[in-house]
Amino acid sequence: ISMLEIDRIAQNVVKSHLETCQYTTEELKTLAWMLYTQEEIRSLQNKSCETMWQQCSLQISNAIQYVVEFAKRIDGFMELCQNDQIILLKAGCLEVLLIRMIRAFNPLNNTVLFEGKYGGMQIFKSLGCDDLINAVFELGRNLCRLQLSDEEIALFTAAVLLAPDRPWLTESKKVQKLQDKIYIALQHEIQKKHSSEDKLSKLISKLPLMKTICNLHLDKLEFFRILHPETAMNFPPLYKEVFNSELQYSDPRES
Ligand code: 4D8
Repeated sequence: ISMLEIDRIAQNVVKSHLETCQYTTEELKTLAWMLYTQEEIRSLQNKSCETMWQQCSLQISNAIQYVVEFAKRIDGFMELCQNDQIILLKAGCLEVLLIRMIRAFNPLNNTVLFEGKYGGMQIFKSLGCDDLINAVFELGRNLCRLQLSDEEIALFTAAVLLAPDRPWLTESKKVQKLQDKIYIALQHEIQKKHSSEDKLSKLISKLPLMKTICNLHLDKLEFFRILHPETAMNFPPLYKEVFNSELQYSDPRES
């Protein structure tokens, strides 16, 4: 395949990312000064577990909508069969969110943007998921050290989404071909910036921690559902659809 085609793919993926990433880098720079006050932190910590889960699922559901839009704009994604589109989105969207998180993560003070202000991990205390939150913040710090550009974030999230090894894919060869080209474009982008040679392998080495976080989140959700079924029933439809454990034909693209 030609360099011209790789360039075209890179341009399409980067454009799709910039159009769907919710905040510009400039906006995030300005927001970085907005920190939760001690008082606000205390009030978040004093919320009930149910209320905090509700708020987090709403934030996640909102962010997922943008990931769905990102996927739809990637050349080739809409040409996959509907079944595979759904499988890829369900399996990959939390990983994409975790990578997108670094744009809204401040490694200088270990804070993340949540409902318009930056806060440390203590703001999530009432979720009762300390191990999950610890892992998320550890990933945030690790990924921030790589100093990814928006171009690299765009291509890496596209590659994570178009993972040919997701269970139950019917056209994994087609997905593989798309992912191969995206990884070539990513490698090319990394070389352009004459950054460290092994940046791509460092990125790939973060995938297991991301998988661990996704599984941990599913475990926590399953447990929460048992303890608070009526709250879980009222989670946003898109959140429920993406993370329900049953294999069923729901379509996150339509919520
Ligand atoms: O652009 O949409 O504003 C995280 C959530 C990010 C979870 C969101 C969150 C994001 C995961 C809230 C709770 C990542 C941005 C804001 C909200 C992704 C944790 C932090 C988006 C990027 C930063 C900034 C808790 C947005 C992991 C999950 C646990 C549960 C129990 C549900």
